[in-house]
Amino acid sequence: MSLFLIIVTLSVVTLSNPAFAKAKKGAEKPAAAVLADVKEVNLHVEKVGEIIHWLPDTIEVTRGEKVKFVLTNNFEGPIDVHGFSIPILKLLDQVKRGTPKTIEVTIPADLKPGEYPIICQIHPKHAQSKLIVK
Ligand SMILES: [Cu+2]
Repeated sequence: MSLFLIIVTLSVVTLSNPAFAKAKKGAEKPAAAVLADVKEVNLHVEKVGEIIHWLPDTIEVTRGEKVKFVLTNNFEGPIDVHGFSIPILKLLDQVKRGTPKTIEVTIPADLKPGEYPIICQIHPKHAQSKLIVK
């Protein structure tokens, strides 16, 4: 877990460093650039008809890719927290209304390509979204 925090911290420091931006233009890609290659995926809670969804309902990722999920729950209603879980990636979290959450994960290189559910584990009747692994 602490290694994860170090990597995240390094990524933030690297991204906000103007010297790095210059170095990026060089012919050789610095090792730190690998850390910065993160695909950002924004999802938010929304009600479509009578059903709550995480939208967009289809997310495409590639094996081996580093993905940063930015989760926002600004949905007004009697329920102020929704779950966000991708069982195949062992992700299990909750997002409170008004408090966005960021989760970074690397899609395992050996994961079988296909479709995997993204669910709200708190409310099983909520619509599932799809993680498409290429
Ligand atoms: Cu929910």
